[in-house]
Amino acid sequence: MAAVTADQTTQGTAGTADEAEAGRLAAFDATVAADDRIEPRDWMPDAYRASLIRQMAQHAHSEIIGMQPEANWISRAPSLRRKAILMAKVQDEAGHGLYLYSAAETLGTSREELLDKLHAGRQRYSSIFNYPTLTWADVGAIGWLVDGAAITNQVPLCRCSYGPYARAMVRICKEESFHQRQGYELLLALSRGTPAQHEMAQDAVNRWWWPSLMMFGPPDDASAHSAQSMAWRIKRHSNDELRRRFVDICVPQAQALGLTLPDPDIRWNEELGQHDYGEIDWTEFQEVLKGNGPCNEQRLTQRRTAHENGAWVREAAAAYADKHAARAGTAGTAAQPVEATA
Ligand code: BYC
Repeated sequence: MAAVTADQTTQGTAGTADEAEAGRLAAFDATVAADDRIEPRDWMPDAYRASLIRQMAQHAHSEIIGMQPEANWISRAPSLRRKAILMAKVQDEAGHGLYLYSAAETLGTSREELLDKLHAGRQRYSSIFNYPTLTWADVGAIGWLVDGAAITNQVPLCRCSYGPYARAMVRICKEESFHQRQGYELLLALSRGTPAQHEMAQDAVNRWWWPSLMMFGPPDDASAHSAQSMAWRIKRHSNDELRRRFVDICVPQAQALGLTLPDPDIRWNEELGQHDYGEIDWTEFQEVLKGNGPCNEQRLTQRRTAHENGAWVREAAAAYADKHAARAGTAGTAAQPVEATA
């Protein structure tokens, strides 16, 4: 008789727990459906949390790894003005990384943990940053095409269902708009310059065009996460929708620049009211994702080295924070010689 009672009690508790879980899920679904934001303290499904950490970490890593190809040209920028602009842009990318790592930390992970995963090759960063910056015109092509693709992808993320990510994206998109304009302006100057400068700009566009289209991710029928991420309103549009939107934006801009997009199959599709474009080399994309792109090894090695070289800064910052915490903890206790022990 006692055992039966215990079983009944357990079942009763389980039933209540299930009901509570169902109630939390219903509240989550209603928030998403109403286009309200999920905030860090709200209940969320484990899979939603994990998928956000995956995407936000990959996004943050892309921002900081993305500093490398452009930083390569800071010391060789052709004028003081160009150097100042490029330095500001590269610093912005570091800032974007910080906003995104901070936003990811609200989900219960830490920047340290995410960086460890990046360095161990267990989390990704955007395929685009595994290509080399061979000439000064590449800085323009990155601004115009890479930042342009980033904005196309990221503006809808300002309406992402997770509040901290959506809010981080608002500021990032504003800065990305400046980045895109500086790239466009740089390419325009080269395109209108000497024949050699024009050729350099065209060569850069030839090399960056296809990898920029790959930034949007695999085609929709091969996109593992899109359907669920769109149902959760993390993503608002599919990879192919945004890719096609980007092509539509770039076609008139290329004409204004006097440069040719390296795709003979781009043409207006009257029925769709959008441009068609040629076949993307998805084998190349998969190879880059597997670590076999032209610069994968260099990018990760340089990142790990930068992290090791920055260890003393992190240690100094931690020691400084400890010192202030100790001071705050002993405020008013005159006997404690904080300065002497710090
Ligand atoms: N590169 O199911 P899918 C910038 C992976 S930085 C590498 O479609 P999802 C800038 C994907 O992770 C801008 N991997 O995924 C910085 C997944 O693998 P896992 C960076 C890619 O998440 C400095 C698998 O392929 N922007 O602007 O639904 C200087 C299947 O894909 C890529 C962002 O990070 C790729 N291109 O959609 C200048 C935007 N594409 O995780 C500029 C935020 C896909 O299962 N992220 N994969 O191992 C997103 O919007 C989405 O995550 C994506 C992919 C559209 C990229």
